[in-house]
Amino acid sequence: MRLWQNPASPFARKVRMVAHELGLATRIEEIPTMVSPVAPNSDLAAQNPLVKIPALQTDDGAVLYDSAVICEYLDTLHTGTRLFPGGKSRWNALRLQVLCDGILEAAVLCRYEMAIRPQELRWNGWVDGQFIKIRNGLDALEKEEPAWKGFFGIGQIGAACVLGYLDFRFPDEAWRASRPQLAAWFELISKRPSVIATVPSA
Ligand SMILES: N[C@@H](CCC(=O)N[C@@H](CS)C(=O)NCC(=O)O)C(=O)O
Repeated sequence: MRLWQNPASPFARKVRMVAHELGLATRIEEIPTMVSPVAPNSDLAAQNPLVKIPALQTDDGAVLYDSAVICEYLDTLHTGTRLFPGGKSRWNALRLQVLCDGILEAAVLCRYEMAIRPQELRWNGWVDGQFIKIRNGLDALEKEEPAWKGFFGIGQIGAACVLGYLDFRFPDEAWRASRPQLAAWFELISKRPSVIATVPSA
């Protein structure tokens, strides 16, 4: 399989973390891919019309996107405990994944606004609005962390990517201060090989 990714992307990290958790990382060739919403990468556009990473080419030649679809596909390639549980818990896992993806979308938009958009075109009120989503989302994660009870499925992988991305791109956002349970959880799961192997870098 081939994965278009880069080591700064939190959505690509989700896929890479899943691959490590499932023992599939050695079956995936990682293709370093630069992306920018204002300078679309033509190689990537040939694989994903949305010109976003991650995109995964399966061994059959099909190309899958986005991170949720790729992660669920990888979860079909093994016989161990599913990262996407079945039965009633499935809906909660999918909801938690969406919550984390939503926080990441807001954070990535803020990153683009603050790092790419020309200074004179920046809209602080818009960034503030995205940060409300990020902080509300983190408060929701803080409330539900006690229910995770050691399970590290797709929702928790999403949460690990959220917290790692905030530390990476927004180190001044003191998210730990009012969210002690989430902070303790993140410290614990940061020792997992899948988390260590995918720590973001520029
Ligand atoms: N919903 C998508 C989001 C992917 C995404 O936004 N990726 C960013 C990098 S972190 C990207 O490719 N941005 C390029 C662009 O917006 O044109 C997913 O879950 O894969």
